[in-house]
Amino acid sequence: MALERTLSIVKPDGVARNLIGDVYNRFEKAGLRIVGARMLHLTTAQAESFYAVHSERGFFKDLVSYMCSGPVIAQVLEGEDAVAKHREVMGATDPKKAAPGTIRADLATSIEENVAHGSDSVENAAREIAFFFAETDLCSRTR
Ligand code: IDP
Ligand code: MG
Repeated sequence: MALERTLSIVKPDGVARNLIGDVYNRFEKAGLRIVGARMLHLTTAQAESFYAVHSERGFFKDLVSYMCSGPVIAQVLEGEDAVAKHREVMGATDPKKAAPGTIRADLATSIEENVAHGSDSVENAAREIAFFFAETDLCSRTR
């Protein structure tokens, strides 16, 4: 077990549907601590850059347009095995395949509009955290 940080985003559909509190509640119940958060409306250039790994995929244009369709809230979660634990709490990309009780199974409406983003490795988490936050934006929990 290792203390890790990971990047979470409540995507535009989750924010629009007032699901921020529901999603945060699931993180906190799983023992993940929010150590930084900010709301922003991504520009096309930001969404393209964030999802550059998917630039050759057929759904890329729609993904960028969806991610820019409204504000998102990005947060850094900290905890033991935070990267894997967060992915577990989110569930599979496709809500139809996500395990019952996960964010995507319970709240998502489609494989695209799936409410939440989560880093998929410790390396990507570091890159994605730096995309949204300076180290000084993050608060270590002192109690
Ligand atoms: P992840 O969010 O579970 O890590 P990725 O494969 O990294 O899934 O895909 C990034 C995002 O792109 C997904 O969360 C979803 O919003 C969208 N997406 C993935 N696959 C498809 C698809 O087949 N059709 C439409 N959108 C998709
Ligand atoms: Mg991914």
